[in-house]
Amino acid sequence: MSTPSSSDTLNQPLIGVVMGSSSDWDTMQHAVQILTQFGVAHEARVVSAHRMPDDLFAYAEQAGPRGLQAIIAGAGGAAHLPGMLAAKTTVPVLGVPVASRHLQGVDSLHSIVQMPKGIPVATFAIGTAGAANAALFAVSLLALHNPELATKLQAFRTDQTEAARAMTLPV
Ligand code: RP5
Repeated sequence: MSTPSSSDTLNQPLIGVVMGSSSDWDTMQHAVQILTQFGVAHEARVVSAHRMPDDLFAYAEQAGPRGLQAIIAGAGGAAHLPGMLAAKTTVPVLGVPVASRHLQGVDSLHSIVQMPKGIPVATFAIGTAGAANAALFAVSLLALHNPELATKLQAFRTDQTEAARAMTLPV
C-alpha cells in the first residue's frame, strides 16, 4: 500500500485532498484513486487541525488563489478539519468522516455534518464509500464545465449499471 506524500501534485491541482493524519490514508486513498482514474489534477496531504492549526489556516487561505475548485477533507474523532477549512475559504469543502477507534466514525460524522448555519460542509458517508463518493462529487462539479470529464462520468455510470445488470445469485 502506498502512503500519502506531502505534495502529490499532478499538474496544477484542481482538487485538494487533505486529512488529519496519515492513519486516515487507508480511507482517503479511495478519493485519490477516483481522481486519478478520471485524470483530475489533485494533491494529497496531511493537515491536522489540532496539531497543525497554522498550516490549516494557510492551506485554506491559499486554496482559492491556488485555483483549487474543491477540497476533500477527511478526519476522525472530533473531526474539525472540514469545518475549520470551510470557515476560512469559500472553496467548497467536501467532508469525509473517517471511522474512529472507539465510536466507529459516528463521532466523526456528527462532528462534520452538524455545521452551524452559515458555513456549509457537504458531508459524505463514513469511510471508504464516503471518500470515493466525495471524489465522484468533485468530478461532477468539474464536469459541469468540462464536457470530456462529463463523458467519462457518464461512462463510469453506464459501466456500473451494466455490472449490476450482470449480477447473478447463487440460487
Ligand atoms: C484525527 O485523529 C485524524 O483525522 C485521525 O482520524 C484521528 C487519529 O489520528 P492519529 O492518532 O492516528 O494520528 O485528527
